[in-house]
Amino acid sequence: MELGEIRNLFEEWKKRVETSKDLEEMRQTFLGKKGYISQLFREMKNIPPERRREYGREINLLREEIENFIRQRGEEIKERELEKRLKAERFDLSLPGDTVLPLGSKHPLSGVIEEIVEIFKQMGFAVETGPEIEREEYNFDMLNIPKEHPARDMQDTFYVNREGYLLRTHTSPVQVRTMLGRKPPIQIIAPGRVYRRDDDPTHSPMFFQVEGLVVNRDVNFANMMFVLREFLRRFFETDVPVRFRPSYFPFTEPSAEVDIGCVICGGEGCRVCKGTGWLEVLGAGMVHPNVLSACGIDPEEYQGFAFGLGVDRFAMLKYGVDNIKLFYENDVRFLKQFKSL
Ligand code: 2NM
Repeated sequence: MELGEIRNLFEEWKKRVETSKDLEEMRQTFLGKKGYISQLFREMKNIPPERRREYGREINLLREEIENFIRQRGEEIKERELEKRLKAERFDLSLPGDTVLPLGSKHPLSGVIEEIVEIFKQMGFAVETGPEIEREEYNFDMLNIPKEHPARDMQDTFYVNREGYLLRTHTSPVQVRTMLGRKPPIQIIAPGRVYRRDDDPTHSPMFFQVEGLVVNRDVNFANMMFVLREFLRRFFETDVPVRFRPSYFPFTEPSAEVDIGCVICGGEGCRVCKGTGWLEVLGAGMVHPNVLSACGIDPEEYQGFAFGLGVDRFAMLKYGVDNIKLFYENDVRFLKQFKSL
């Protein structure tokens, strides 16, 4: 075929290519190994030598023209095809989903913490929090807990690998920080995670505590008894029997442990109360003068009472759960049962 015919063919093809498939076919037809351009070059030998130079130049020009056309049209086609695809695959993101997502439920411990906090708020307490990685001074020293006290043992306390720091074993350091930070009157509770090296059916190495502190002029043991009785009455939604037994804590003097009539057997004696008819639910006492002094409060001018409770124990009693681990395993078969709470 002659160069002129091929040029005519090229002009014909130009009008017809629509898709990238057409374009590829065009490339093969003209620029492929057996394509027209190669054919023209192969016919070079039949051209008189004096015309070959001019002939070669013309083929190269045509080839460049074809290449340029294919490149340019290729870009146009690619763009058009992409636009078409985007239109076809367009998602309506405003459509509602076609599955109903399963709803979770509030963890029973979260619910019980909220209830406890709510009761104390209504009784005039503010909520304070603090760090879980705590300084040894705040967790022990300033609470009148001596250096040789067994609670400080590696067996009982998680020490972190930085000198003088530990995982708080109670939320009392929050009370210490509060007393250091401002003047009485103070009336706060401190809910949060605490850590002890315990691990058995009634002890978890991490558990939740709520502690409380009241510091003011003329605060006394009777005030404390009233606040704790009132709290227990509101939490258990009945006039539970409450008794105060003398006890000992380094940070309070005098100290008491607080029992309620067993909510499982009604005081008859059962497995949970170990036949005594009573359940220990709180520790409490008048803040030791050493603690007040260490926290910059004059014990001659101010008194305080403090108390502490384990949230898990309250949750176990409220829901009749006999193994603390159930609260931390997150087995949905367990958690589902608290859906309505
Ligand atoms: C308890 C029992 C008795 C307590 C004491 C203090 C502080 F910081 F004021 F000294 N905070 N919490 C306390 C007292 C905690 O938990 C069983």
